[in-house]
Amino acid sequence: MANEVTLLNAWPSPFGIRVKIALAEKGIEHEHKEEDLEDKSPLFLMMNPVRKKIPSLIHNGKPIFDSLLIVQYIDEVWKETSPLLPSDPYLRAQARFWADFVDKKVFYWGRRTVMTTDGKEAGKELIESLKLLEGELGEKPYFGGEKFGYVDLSLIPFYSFFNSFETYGNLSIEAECPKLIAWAKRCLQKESVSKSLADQQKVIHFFEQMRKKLGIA
Ligand code: GS8
Repeated sequence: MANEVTLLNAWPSPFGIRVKIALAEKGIEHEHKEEDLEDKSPLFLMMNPVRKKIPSLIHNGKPIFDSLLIVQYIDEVWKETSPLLPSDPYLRAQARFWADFVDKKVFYWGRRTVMTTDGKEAGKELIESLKLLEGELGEKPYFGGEKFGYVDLSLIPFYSFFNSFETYGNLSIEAECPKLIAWAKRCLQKESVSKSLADQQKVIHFFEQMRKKLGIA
């Protein structure tokens, strides 16, 4: 059966960027549909009656939700090219833990840094989380070792938000986590990453608009 793949996405979403990178790493041809989250398309609502969130991947007519689950699905279906998760069960469990940590800490504190009035306080928590990730990276080129993999892919989309975190959190990620910045620059040398990431200036403009709309001073 031919593989028909459609990604329903919204450009600033770090979750959607994960899926874009996974598709690029595997060289999977697909259609990209940009959703207006304030006016969701009939296709999106039909495929997402419960979840109603991007990203969603439609593979041969079947929808898959949640970026980390989508990436795991892609890795299992297209297992021959560029494996993303390690094959060893212990290392797989570790990789899943750190990807979940990114969602629970980096996304959580990052969002509070840019979208609330207590940006500086949230920024401190964000730096603590990034430092823990930097410790996990250690001296390795990538989180999984020599090759770009699942944890790298889970975290790198947030690099597009670093400028916004620094502005609203009044902090310098480069000064606090230099090894993490070196890792991000290493990831950016990969075309799958550089072509998928959102532009930092466009992201900060997006947050400025959101803050205005929500009346955050
Ligand atoms: C998060 C998806 C999500 O929050 C994942 O895919 O990893 N854990 C999920 N998507 C947001 C946009 S990105 O902030 C979304 O679709 N929001 C639309 C809505 O809530 O109506």
